[in-house]
Order: sequence, then C-alpha cells, then structure tokens
Amino acid sequence: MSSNTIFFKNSHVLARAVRYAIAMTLLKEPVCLMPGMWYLPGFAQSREIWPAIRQVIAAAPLRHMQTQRGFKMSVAMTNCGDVGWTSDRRGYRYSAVDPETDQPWPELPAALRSLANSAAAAAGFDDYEPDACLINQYKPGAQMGAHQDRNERSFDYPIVSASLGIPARFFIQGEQKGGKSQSIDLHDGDVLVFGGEARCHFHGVRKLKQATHPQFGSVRWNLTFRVAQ
Ligand code: MD3
Ligand code: FE
Repeated sequence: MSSNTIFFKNSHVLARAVRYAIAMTLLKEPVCLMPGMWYLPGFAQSREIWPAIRQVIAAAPLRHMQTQRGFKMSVAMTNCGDVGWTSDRRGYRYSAVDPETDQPWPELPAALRSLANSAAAAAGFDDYEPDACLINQYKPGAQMGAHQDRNERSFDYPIVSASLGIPARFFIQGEQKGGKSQSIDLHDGDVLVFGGEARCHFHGVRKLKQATHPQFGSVRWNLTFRVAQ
C-alpha cells in the first residue's frame, strides 16, 4: 500500500482539505479566474498581519455603519490609511477622518502595505500604493449584498482583498447587477486581486455559516486595499 493512501469515513471532507493543501503548495503563480480577477490561495500569512489589524481596531474601533436607507450593516467595519470608507444616512464616501472621533484614521501599517504591494505585483500590477484599507469583520449570519466599488477616483488601480479566519462564499456577477453569479469559497490567507475589467463588477458575500478557526474563532476578517484618491 502506498504511503499516501487515506482511509477515512469523511473522505469527501478530507478530499476537499487535501485538494486545498495541494493547491496551496503547488500553486506558485496566481490563477486568473476571469479577465482581471486573480486568485492567490494562501498568499497572506494571517498570523503575521494580525498584530497590525489589532493595532488599527484599538485606535479606530469596529462599528456597524448605517446605509443611506437607515439599515445597520451586518458587517462591522473600520479603516486605516489616508482616507477611510464610511456610510451613514447621508450616503457613503471616503473621509480623511473617522466620523466617530473626527480624528484621522490610523496609518496603514507597514505589514499591510507590503502584503497589498506584493500581492498586486504577483498579479502583474507593479508599484501598487494603496491609500485606503477597509477592514471588514464578519460573524456567522453577516453578509454583504451585491454592490460595485465605484467611490474611488480612478478605476485604473486594482483592489486587493485578503481574507482571514473562517471561510466565506464570495460571489461576483458582471457589470450588470443580478447577472449570473460565479462563486468561490475564500479561506484563511486567500487573496484576490481585481483589476482591469473585473474592477467594476458587482460582487458580494453570502451569509456567513457557523465555523471555527483555531486562531480567530468564529470570525472572518476581510481587508480591501484601495487607491481611493
Ligand atoms: C471586486 N468586501 O469591502 S472582498 C468590499 O469579503 C467588499 O468583505 C467583500 O466587497 C468582503 O467592498 C469582498 C473582494 C472584493 C472587494 C472589492 C472589489 C471584490 C471586488 C471591488 C471590485 C470588484
Ligand atoms: Fe466591494
């Protein structure tokens, strides 16, 4: 019997883990999943960037922002960088100050800047210098409806997204809202880069299922790096 034989009752679950491990160890190159959308499985080391995230949320606490229609978002958010994404009854926009404190957002920590820069470079975008990083915290039940990110001054720069903690199903449509969705489950460390024609596609996150991550517990974090100004 070969040394890599596996007998296990839940072999379908295990097979998924093994497939993922193989992808992580063999994929040295980013994968293009659709024009402009690059998948870098396991690119981010969540343990290495966690201190930077903790430092940001200590200075600018997570909050559930309101939509223009007055609904509370199920995702808790904060920002770091020169500007931060905020939403309230007046609408959404980038702001140089945290509206909760009227103080500037915390600086973009070097560990986060370097993650965004190296992920963008791996996907073929050189000299990526984000000026904003939105930090999203999802707990089971949280979701993000289909939307476009169009508040940035230019769409010439990619958006880099890093996921930490428990998995979530990300979906992406096209230029039209409600078009056919394509989905991918994002796991701890997975990075996506959206440039070119994927930059303005509608996208969102399905309702988060209960799960536990050994480091983060029942939480998912998502960092989105943007060139906003
Ligand atoms: C495709 N965040 O913060 S990350 C967002 O997982 C957002 O928290 C989701 O959508 C999350 O705006 C998805 C992937 C993502 C982010 C921005 C994009 C995909 C994108 C912008 C344009 C196209
Ligand atoms: Fe988005």
